Amino acid sequence: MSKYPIQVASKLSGVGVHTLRAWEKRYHAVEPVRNDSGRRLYSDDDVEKLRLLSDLCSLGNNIGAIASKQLSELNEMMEKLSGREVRVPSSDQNKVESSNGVIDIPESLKSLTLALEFYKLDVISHEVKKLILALSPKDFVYKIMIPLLQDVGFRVERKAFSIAQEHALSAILKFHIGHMIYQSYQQRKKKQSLIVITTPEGELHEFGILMASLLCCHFGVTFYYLGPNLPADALADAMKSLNADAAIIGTTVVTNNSIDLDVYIEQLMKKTPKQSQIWVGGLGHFSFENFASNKKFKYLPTIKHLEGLIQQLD
Ligand code: B12
Repeated sequence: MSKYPIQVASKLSGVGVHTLRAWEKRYHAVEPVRNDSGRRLYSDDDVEKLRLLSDLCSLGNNIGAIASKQLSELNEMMEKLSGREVRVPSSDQNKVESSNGVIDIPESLKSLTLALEFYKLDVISHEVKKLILALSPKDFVYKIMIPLLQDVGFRVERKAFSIAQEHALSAILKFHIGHMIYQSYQQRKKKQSLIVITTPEGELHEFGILMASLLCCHFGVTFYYLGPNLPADALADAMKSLNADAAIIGTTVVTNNSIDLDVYIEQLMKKTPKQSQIWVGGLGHFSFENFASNKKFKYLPTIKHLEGLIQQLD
């Protein structure tokens, strides 16, 4: 089991160092073990308890009343309360008010990367869930997903993070975003157009299309998330069955010999109904000039381009 010094426990739990000491002295909230030189060392459970105490206090609970509760009781209280959701836009672009208190976006990003550094996957999962509840789907895309994945990508390149850490973060993000996507299927849609979303066979990078799905949630578009790695024939069949107006195809890998995007797009152009549109997004490599004049085809290099197009849909 990991043991963290007070500064790290403070960052992981979001409770200031001074408050940590005060809660220990006054309420015996968490009493960490000490090392030979008398310094506090916090366990995973200590950090988890502190994080829950902090969240519950920002939801209006008094520390004196909850400090002695067990981890399981605090978890139960949190489960009950986190059903409530309030989204209040704030004048500060970096801060969002929610039922869990004010969310400071740069601080949240920092604590996510710090938690990943220490493999604190429970902290990451909790933070991502909180952010998804507090932010609009669009803000979650621009303020959290894009900067976070880029930062983690750079750290993996510099070998500051391992591939395992990158995979762990991807899995948690995918889980929570998936939850939101499937919940949104029950909501009434504002737009008539029907979109299917996928990546070409061989392209496993899924976050571009998850972001596209979140934008569809945000703007009330009916969409079918088909997951990544779909052969052209299967996509064409799905478009016919669903009578889809368009397919959003996400491409991330620029150089990958196993993906011939030109062939993929060509097949779709032939096999999909005349009125269906093919929208290719991301930086995947293909010959733009081969398709540029075709009315069925649109190229969307960034998420911003896609947002513009989604807003124009009927
Ligand atoms: C997470 C990740 C993975 C995960 C993906 C998990 C998942 N479920 O998606 C896993 C571990 C599977 C993976 C595998 C690989 N990966 Co990878 N991966 C990444 C990482 C860290 C993040 C990618 C990501 O999703 N970013 C978020 C996206 C959306 O941001 P973005 O790519 O910058 O895209 C912007 C635009 O291009 C555009 N956009 C992108 N997609 C879309 C889609 C639509 C519809 C629209 C409109 C716009 C759009 O919007 C974005 C924001 O502006 C990047 C590092 C990085 N710095 O990005 C590497 C990276 C993309 N991976 C890379 C590589 C090489 C690989 C592997 C080949 C590694 C290997 N040796 O196995 C495999 C390939 C697998 C495959 N066949 O597809 C390279 C690609 C290099 C290149 N020149 O193409 C990168 C850049 C890392 C690097 N620097 O080397 N990877």
